[in-house]
Amino acid sequence: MAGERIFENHVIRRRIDVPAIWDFALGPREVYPVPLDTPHGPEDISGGSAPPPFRGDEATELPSGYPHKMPVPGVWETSETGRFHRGRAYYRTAFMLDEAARVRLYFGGVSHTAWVYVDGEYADSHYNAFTAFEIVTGVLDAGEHVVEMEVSNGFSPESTLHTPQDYFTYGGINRPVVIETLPDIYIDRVEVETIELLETKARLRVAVELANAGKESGSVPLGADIPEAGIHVDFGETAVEPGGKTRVEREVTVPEPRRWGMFSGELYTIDVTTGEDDLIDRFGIRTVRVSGTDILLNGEAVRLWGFNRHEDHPEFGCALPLPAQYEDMRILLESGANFLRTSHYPNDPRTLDICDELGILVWEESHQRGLRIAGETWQPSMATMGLPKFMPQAVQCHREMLAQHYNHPSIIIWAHLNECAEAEEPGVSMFRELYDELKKDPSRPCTHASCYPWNGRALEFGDILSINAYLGWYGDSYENWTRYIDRLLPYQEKNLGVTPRPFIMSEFGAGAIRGFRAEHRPKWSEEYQADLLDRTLEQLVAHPRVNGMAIWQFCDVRVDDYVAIRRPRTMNNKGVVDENRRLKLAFDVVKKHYSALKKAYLESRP
Ligand code: ADA
Repeated sequence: MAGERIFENHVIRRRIDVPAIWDFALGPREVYPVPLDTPHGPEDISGGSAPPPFRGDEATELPSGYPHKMPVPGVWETSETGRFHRGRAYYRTAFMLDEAARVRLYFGGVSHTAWVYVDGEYADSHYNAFTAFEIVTGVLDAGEHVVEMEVSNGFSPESTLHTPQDYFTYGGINRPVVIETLPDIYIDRVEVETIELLETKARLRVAVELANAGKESGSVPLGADIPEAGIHVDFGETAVEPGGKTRVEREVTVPEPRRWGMFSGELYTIDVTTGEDDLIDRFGIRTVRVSGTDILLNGEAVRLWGFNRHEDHPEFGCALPLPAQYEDMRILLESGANFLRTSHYPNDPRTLDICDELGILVWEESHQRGLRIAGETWQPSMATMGLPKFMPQAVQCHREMLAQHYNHPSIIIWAHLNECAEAEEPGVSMFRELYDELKKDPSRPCTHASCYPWNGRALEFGDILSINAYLGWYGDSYENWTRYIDRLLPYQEKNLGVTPRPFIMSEFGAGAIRGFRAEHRPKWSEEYQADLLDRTLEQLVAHPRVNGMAIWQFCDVRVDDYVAIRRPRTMNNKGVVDENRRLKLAFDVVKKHYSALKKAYLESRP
């Protein structure tokens, strides 16, 4: 089953075969003048390249021919055809209908902007590689239909989430494409929230959203089954206006609930049907909330110990196939970790499905990394929050993340705005507005990873305080973590309004080039990274106010040329495994600390 999930999510709804190899053509490159802040003002360092004759949010013309082939899902940088292409490219495929039908085209992710055409007619566009989008057509005739797509991975001023970064923005269709037929009234989504969890029963809120793509009002018999609990929810005949949506909710009680928990991925299935359509999803019965300085999972205080992980791989770019995703989660568990931070964007739903099954706790974050306010000067990644497109693109990513990933029990924290400009206005107001978006889901605490520990004016907005700091790498010493935290928390309470709350060290670590061994343990050696993580984890684990820790980072990842001067191999080398998932010395050091935490937790279980 090569769908967008690791389980079958439809029985009634018909799925149409999507070719694995699409036609492909390269388009114009997108190179923009990159002004450099110099003493005498911004200077174009792009070598005089004129900007392309189109804006980054405008489509160009579809090509007259497609001379190449490209696998989907996939990114063009992993093929000699598109190895170093930054700009536009075009895809084409076709599908067959054996009878007239309305069709849903689902795109799990396109990096980073897509303009989609069906039978030569423009249908819709989408920005951001890490959230899905769909196109619902009118009723198409029986026969062959052509889907074409223009894709951009260009760094234009119209792209404010994908910018030259300390990770790489690939180009391509990076997540699965699904094509299905739909009746006029179809099931759009389902939400299941645990609203009360007692020893002998759990109360759930079940919400279903129907959509009507037809031209007439209509109603359908709507029901949902939770087979593992022997529950049937009857919503009755449900009406939907043409072109509209209807949301219905019910509360149900589950006796003797099997709780979802850490290392215990107990899952339930919900099977929603209208007779003509169906949608199957999975959920977990669990609660997560903040109380004082504790994070409570099912009412019990928990600690989080794990990694930051980019979706990146030398063979697949950001389009990791399921086996590679599964192997990453296996390695994470092998280290003794219980925690994954999806730095810095919503992850592939299949990775989240795996975390649901394995009982891995997830901090999922919307796609913003290291974006700051600036004046008129446009510099990649250094002056992006001030661009007109930033807020609408950030809000869209927040909303898509919450809507699409709501039912994953593994997601216990929503986050956003990693190391974004929170020291002064207008950044602080942007943080406040975007926190309002995250708090639309009150069932999970929220936070942001900050690099402004002494002057962050948005730190008080999160339910959890999260700080990125690299003692022993970008300065200071890795012997000073205890003293750093003992000074930081009272300072923030006194000066930044950060009243006592759970505290996560959301990033710390060191670079190491795998294979560079040196007796005097210099920076970039595997020994130095192992020493730094050993002493850091000793202090963080021992500190009573540290609720969570996430090493930067799980594996070495490719970075954009823009930051390459500080990144040997044009890679961020702070992984505890390299890009090919080969262990560094630090892995066993981390495993020592994380396995001890896991052992103590498991032994504390009744
Ligand atoms: C920051 C950032 C990470 C990475 C890290 C590093 O904390 O959040 O994405 O760039 O620094 O390696 O320096």
